[in-house]
Amino acid sequence: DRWLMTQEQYKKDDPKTVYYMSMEFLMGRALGNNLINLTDYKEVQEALEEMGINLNVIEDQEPDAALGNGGLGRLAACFLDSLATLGYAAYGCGIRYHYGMFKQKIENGYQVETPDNWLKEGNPFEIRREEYAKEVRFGGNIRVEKDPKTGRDMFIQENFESVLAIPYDMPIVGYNNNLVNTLRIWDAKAITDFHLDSFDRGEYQKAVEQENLAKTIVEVLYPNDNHYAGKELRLKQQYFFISASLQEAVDKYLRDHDDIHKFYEKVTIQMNDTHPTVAVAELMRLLMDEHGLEWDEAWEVTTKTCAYTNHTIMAEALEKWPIGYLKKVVPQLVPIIEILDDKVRRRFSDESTAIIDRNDTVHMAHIDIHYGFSVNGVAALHTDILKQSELNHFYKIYPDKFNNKTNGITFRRWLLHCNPRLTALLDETIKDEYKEDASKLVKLLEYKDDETVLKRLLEIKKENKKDLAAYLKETQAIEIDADTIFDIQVKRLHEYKRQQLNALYIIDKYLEIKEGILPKTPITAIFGAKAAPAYVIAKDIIHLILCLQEIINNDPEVSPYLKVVMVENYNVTKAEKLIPACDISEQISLASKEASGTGNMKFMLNGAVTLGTEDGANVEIHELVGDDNIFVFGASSDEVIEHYKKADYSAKDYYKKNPKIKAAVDFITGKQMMKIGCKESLE
Ligand code: 26W
Repeated sequence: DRWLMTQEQYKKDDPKTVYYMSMEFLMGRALGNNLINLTDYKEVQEALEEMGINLNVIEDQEPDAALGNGGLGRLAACFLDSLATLGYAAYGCGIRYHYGMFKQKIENGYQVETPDNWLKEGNPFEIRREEYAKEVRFGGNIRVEKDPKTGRDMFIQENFESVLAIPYDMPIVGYNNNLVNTLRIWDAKAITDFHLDSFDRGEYQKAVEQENLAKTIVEVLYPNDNHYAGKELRLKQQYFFISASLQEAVDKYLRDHDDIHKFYEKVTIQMNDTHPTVAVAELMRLLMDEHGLEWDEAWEVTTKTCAYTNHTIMAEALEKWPIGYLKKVVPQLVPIIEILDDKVRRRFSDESTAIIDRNDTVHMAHIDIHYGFSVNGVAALHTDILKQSELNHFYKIYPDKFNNKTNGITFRRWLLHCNPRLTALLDETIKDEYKEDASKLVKLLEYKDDETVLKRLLEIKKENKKDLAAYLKETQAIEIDADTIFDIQVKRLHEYKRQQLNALYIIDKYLEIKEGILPKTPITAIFGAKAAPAYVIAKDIIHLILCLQEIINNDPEVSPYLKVVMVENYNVTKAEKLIPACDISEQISLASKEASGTGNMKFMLNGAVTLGTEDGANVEIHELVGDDNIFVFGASSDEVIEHYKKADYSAKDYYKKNPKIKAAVDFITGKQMMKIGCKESLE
């Protein structure tokens, strides 16, 4: 009822609508979060209790909707919660992958990937909307023909394959406001019914091919985070959900408005990184070919509608498609992209801002920057780096397009739902306001010298740590002690995030303990991380951590003071258990590389101190919480960027000069590791 009411209200008020285009939505579970946002959680919990049913047990039946890799996908999910809570007319648009992020098993010291069949038992949190199905065309060739009426060139796609895009809607419940927005994810279905009795061989072949295309397109999420692989199927996925979403955005606009020239007054297309960038060319195509606009008119509408968020400066993550791929997969966009390139080249001679470079490669970010109205980074430092170095040439041309939107997290999932104990204390002290307005959390400062509140905070942390210990015992048969310091690093495994630096620290501690230098308080070092299946070094680092777990936890001299735990299959649901139980939050990326980070915020919100570098949003967190709550170390981003420029950083020099570093590194290829069969891949 609320869902229908919200949509009717939007129709009446006619507000501007944002379409958040994202290849990834890392939603996690819906049940608990929806109950929280409906403010019915406690009531339902109590009612079930009276019936002898534990709500947590029911929640545990739900698989995570893991339609994302890491930071970018989870940010999209948090934004949907925020948009609904703040009352914005917003749609999330994405893909209904049949298999989400792979499940990680740990076997004999290695990560093993298994498929995530999340739809196996059906999904109660979705509605199939056959009536909004859209046709999406791939491949074939383009014939140019003059329109007899206007004399304009028309690009006609021939010999293409089609699939039918079928939307599934998921409700996005706003917090305590009776509003329900929509996440629309597209599934694919073959357009021609598959007639086994077909006698026409060509038709038969085509029917089989289209059936296969529909099946493969939405089959699986690419498990790469921050690494561009350039696969044809990935490009098909991108065009598939973008074409379907844009067709629907235009159709919906025209149901309530008559002048397509003013589309941008009512619609914004926000692109989550460059993965949805074909939207720029596709919107141009729809406006011209389907809705009769002239090039200049379509250009004006498109450039006022599209906006781009950059999430990474990692060179290997930047999407660059060879034009040959585009010709094969989306030939209908190629003439448009060529004109977009031509217009840029006429205005700017600088090769570095071209759309199609000399090697016939299309730079997706360049399309977004030239033809969108906004380019944003995701933390103050990151936006500065974009302006001053990575995108400096563009910043000089379009200073006004660049802006910063520091990332955020939803407090509903990352506090109210995952930490009911802390929420109860906040309810007693600072009341409810912070749940809708985070800035109201400062009220807690009034209690900074209140012994009973401080004591309660410690008790809450202890109880949360006991819960986590019990959970790890149950799920992985690992025993940890809630009286030790829980030092946690959970995030995708990547060299720039430096789990290996944390591992070296652990080896150093181990060697110290062996020498009789004991830590004041025993330490439990906890990791959770998935490595992209083809990322060899990342897998080696997981192997290293698992070897350390084996050696250290089984060493009776050391394990009373130090333990290592690799949490299997780190995902949103596990994050909800780990984050409230953390003492030290590890945010130790090589400065300049982590665009923002969002785990850093979740841990801080739940009362962990941070150990971190001056990178991403850590910088802004530092300004807000001060030196008592975040401990920063290491090179600044300026220093790191300078080292890259001069190519004057030598890790080997540190290894040679610093005996502690040497001992820790040597340990990795040393005897003990060999004994448990860990040497081979680590050497
Ligand atoms: C094409 C392969 C690929 C896949 C994913 C390239 C790039 C990505 C993402 C942009 C990587 C990503 O998730 N970036 C993270 O985005 C978060 C949300 O803004 C930031 O908090 C993280 O710092 C950033 O690494």
